[in-house]
Amino acid sequence: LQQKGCVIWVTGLSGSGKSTLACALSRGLHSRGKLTYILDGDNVRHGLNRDLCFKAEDRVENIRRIGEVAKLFADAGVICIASLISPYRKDRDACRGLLPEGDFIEVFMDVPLQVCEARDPKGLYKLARAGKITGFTGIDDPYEPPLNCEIVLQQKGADCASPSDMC
Ligand code: GGZ
Repeated sequence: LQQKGCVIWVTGLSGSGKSTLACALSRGLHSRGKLTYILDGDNVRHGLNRDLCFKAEDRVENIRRIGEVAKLFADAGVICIASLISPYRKDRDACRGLLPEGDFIEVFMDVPLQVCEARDPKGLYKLARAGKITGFTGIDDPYEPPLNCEIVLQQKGADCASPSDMC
């Protein structure tokens, strides 16, 4: 039975819940008999993209490669969930341009920096504030929110301490 593939592109700050959403989405689709694959920025950086760091040109290349691989999955009939910060609008739009109209669904994790920073699951914001990591998205590196994406998930309440509240 052939399934139609597509790309669900999840963008947002570190700690905004992208990976949590990707897992929940994948599980939900599996239980409905759909074939999915998650391309998570943090994971892909251990293999295919292990030559890349976090300077702007490397992020551009990270987004480009993940966009190309996501397209291959979609061509093969898989629902590919790409979860990476992907801070630059132009580069997300280039990935969108690889797919037929309607086959790229952009999801924006609209979670304020203060909320992500309060969660700080890996302690990276703390290191960035201390100047021990430079070029950290939201602290001293830009994030350009989508202007016209398909889905915005807002999580602004003080009671939303954990990204798993999203599920
Ligand atoms: C942002 C960084 C950085 C810097 C390490 N800036 O929350 P995490 O830890 O698990 O996920 C983040 C991950 C970001 O990788 P991406 O491939 O999604 O980024 S991008 O799309 O911008 O290429 C974070 C960790 O790596 N991390 N250093 N300087 N996030």
